[in-house]
Amino acid sequence: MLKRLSARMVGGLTASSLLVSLATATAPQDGSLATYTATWDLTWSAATHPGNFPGGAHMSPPIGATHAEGFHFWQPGGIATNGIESMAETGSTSALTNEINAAIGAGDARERLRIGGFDVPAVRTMTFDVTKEHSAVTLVTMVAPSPDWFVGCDAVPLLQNGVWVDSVTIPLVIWDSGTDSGTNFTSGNQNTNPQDPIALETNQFANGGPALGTLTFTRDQSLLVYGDFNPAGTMTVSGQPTLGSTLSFTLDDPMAVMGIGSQTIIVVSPVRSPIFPAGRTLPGFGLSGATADGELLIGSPFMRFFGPDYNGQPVTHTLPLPTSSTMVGTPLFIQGVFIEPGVKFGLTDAVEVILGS
Ligand SMILES: [Ca+2]
Ligand SMILES: [Ca+2]
Repeated sequence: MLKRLSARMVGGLTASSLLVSLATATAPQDGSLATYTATWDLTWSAATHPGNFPGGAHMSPPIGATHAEGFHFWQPGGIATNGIESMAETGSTSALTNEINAAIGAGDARERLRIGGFDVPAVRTMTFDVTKEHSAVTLVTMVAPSPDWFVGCDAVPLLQNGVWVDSVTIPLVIWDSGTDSGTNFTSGNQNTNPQDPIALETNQFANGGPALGTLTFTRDQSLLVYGDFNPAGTMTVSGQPTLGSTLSFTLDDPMAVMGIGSQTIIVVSPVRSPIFPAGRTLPGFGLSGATADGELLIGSPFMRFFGPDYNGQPVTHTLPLPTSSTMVGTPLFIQGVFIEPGVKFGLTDAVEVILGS
């Protein structure tokens, strides 16, 4: 049975796998996550901003959220919320935390993001996940000391034209939240009432600049689940994809289309599908229904690893990774297969693993 499966899976793919596209653009599937690192690179110093580097210059705790595209915690030209006013004037994140929690409760946001404040110049990072439904990110932090100035970003879309962005950099120009009328870094409190719209700072700076540094979002490409046909969750992966470590792959059959006692294997190839991140359609090989289409998401050649039989619960396979440093940066493409002898094959979603040191 397995040999026949192999022949069907490999047939016709070897030649075309030579035409593999090396594009890194990756389309998301339902329920999948993309992981990003946000890097705050604050170059702000007496050298970069002569005359504009006050004593005790620092950044208050950066805060924000992942959220739906089209949702905004603040916008240029908009009126600051209490949370933005409080963040920009005092560095406090509590009011903005309440606004973020409310947005999470309403389904507009997914996760609150926050790290501690820091002196400048400095580089700080924060890591987060985005989904198809919550694919945008907002982050802000007070410029300190200042009357009501902040840096950050408003609703950066990380999913563009259906593809996860690899990297995007935002210059950290200075925004005036329009909630205090002080004109220099150490002005006393002068509440602005009514509020002005949020705009680039123009008293101390010319149009908010020169920028205090950059905020860069970079997609973590080391572990990516992909596939278009299956319900969410047929393949999940945990662990760190580093030399000599072990990854765990959990295969599941959420629609219960495979029989109890089905064999399970994971199939590992160094070659991506010729049409990665899509796959070759195989009628009847899917897990969204008994006769649903499935897709072969990896290339050939490949190796097979047998795991526990399916007992109606998710099945976990472990895979020890190579130990040779020559493998660093090498991608592996891994897909799960359920085999109910004489009845059905079920192909899971797949994982792209890029080996790190
Ligand atoms: Ca102001
Ligand atoms: Ca105020």
